[in-house]
Amino acid sequence: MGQKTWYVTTPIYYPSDKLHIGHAYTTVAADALARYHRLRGQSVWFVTGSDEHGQKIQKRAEEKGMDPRAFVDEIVSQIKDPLWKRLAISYDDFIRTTESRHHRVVQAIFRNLQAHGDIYKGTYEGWYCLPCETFWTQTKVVQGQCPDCGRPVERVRQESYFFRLSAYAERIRQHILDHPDFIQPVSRRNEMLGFLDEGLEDLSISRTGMQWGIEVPGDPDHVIYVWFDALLNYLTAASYQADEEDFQAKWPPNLQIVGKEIVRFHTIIWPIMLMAAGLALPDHVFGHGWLLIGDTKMSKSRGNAVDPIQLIDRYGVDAVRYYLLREVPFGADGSYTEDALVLRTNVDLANDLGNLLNRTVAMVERFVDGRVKLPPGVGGDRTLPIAVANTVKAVEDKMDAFNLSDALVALGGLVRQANREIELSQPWALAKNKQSTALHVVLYDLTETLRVLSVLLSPFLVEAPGRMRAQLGILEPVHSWNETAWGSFGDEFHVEPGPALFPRIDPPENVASEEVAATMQADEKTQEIDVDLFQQVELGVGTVQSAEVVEGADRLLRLSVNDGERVRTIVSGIRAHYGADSMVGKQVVLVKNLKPVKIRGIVSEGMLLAASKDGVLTLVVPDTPIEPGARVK
Ligand code: ME8
Repeated sequence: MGQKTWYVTTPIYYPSDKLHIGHAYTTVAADALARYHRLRGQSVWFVTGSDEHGQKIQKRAEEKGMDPRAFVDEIVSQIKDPLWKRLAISYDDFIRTTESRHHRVVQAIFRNLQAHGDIYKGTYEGWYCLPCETFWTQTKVVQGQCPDCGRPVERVRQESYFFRLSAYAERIRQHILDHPDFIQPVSRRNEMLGFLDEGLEDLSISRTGMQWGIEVPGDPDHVIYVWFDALLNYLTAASYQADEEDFQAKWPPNLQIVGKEIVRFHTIIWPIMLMAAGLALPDHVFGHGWLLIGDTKMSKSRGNAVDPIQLIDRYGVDAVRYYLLREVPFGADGSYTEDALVLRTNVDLANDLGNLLNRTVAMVERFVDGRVKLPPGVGGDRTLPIAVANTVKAVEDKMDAFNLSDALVALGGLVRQANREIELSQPWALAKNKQSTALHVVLYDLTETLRVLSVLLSPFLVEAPGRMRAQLGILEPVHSWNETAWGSFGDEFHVEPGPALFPRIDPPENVASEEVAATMQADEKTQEIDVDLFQQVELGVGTVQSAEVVEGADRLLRLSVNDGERVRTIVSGIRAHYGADSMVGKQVVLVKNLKPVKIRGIVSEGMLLAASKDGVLTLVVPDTPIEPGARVK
């Protein structure tokens, strides 16, 4: 048998209304992982789809005076195109629970479990939450409301088929204990173990008095409960009982990504269904957090939904994908604001990444006629090849842990480091002094770093990598993750300057205060930030104890600064303005919680504040002497 297919799923969404950026969030995350695994050379099966049965859909169709089938057809067609098409979701299969291939699977599993005594007929008496399509017992209901969504529940008493969940309580608990990374993140795992502590009751899995669903085999008065039906989509989409060889290659799912509110269905009910059917359980179920508006969940029924298409129209697909995956640590809840999307795009994509490309290509064009070649025999202590190798490794580790946001954080670190490298190496000075070898090395390293970035970014962004490569003179799209290897493209680039990768976005009008608008005009780089963000920057007073020039670097001083707690080494580019001697004893303001960086082989642990304009630079210093360590705010 060949290599196992890497099988990843999203929930299948209810086509009860238009989907919103919450659904886009899950689906873009799965898409990025699918793209990553394809680049790694794996065969990938990425499935999303629609959950079309159930009372809620039936009711929505009735409200619209439509036949449920026509109602869902219309919404599903919009989900495929424009929604997933515009978001560039590279799914391999879109499963609809109304398809006959799925009906066959659901009925087959039903019969199988019934034959083994895991499904039996009884009477259900209890509560039902329609928006969640969930049964609740008296003890779980809180003052007539659903414990999950807080909306009123309805009383149900009817004949019903039951699935013997209770018989598997111990087995599922043991599975969760034996497989610590089955449920991720760990907080959800603990929640589920807690839930199991309360005991499991058998689950009602059929309804009478409604038609919109899959019939119970041999008992047409009953339709199968929508969740029992829906969860089985993952089997249908893997060719269960349709193509045995294909099924063997795909089963079980490597990763099922779901929102945290349906982790219980996916890590207790669903695995028990699989156990009862004698099938392997998924390797990992990842329950991510919610996108919130203020502090409430964004949802179709709460009327606070944000349409991804509008955002794509305004900001482009890459800005939306990047924001969704970068902004909130994957797993945690996070508030959505359009402001934050604009800020992310402007800072990370337009400023950091876009400028890096723009400056690099412009310098190659200007200083070496658009052609940069790594001089033969160059070796040594170069920052960027090492930084690239470290970043590739970090991105791989984060992707393997499904930590998409941190993968992007690692990537952003490389972009900033490359920008710093421009400041430190000053290619314009090398050009002026005719230091051709050094100039080619620096420009090659920057260009090559950008090329590797185009590969690293391609699971996440769908337009920018190709546009970056066009400017680097590379016509081929990214084919393989192996292209992250330093030098794998060769030792020469012919660049092709092009338009800005991410033009700066003006903040949306409804949110831009006049003040921000004014400062934006005064200084294009200024962005409005929360006071919280400012407070994350730790500023303090320090006293310079000693200072010396850094050999071979005309702009740098190496300073020892007493920050009140310890003496830090700070490499500062102020030598053109301050002699080493003049610095000793001076009080300065430093940024204390900057990540240390290596500059000319020296680890610099902070930065001095200075003001500069038109080539004049002056340090920002306390007005009167103060103890080192004094906080600046
Ligand atoms: O639950 N933040 O479908 P659904 C983050 N049909 N993710 C969100 C979100 C938000 N505010 N809102 C929705 C169903 N999602 C069932 C699933 S699976 C066999 C059946 C995402 O249309 C998230 O993935 O209510 C959540 O779990 C899913 O959409 C719920 O979609």
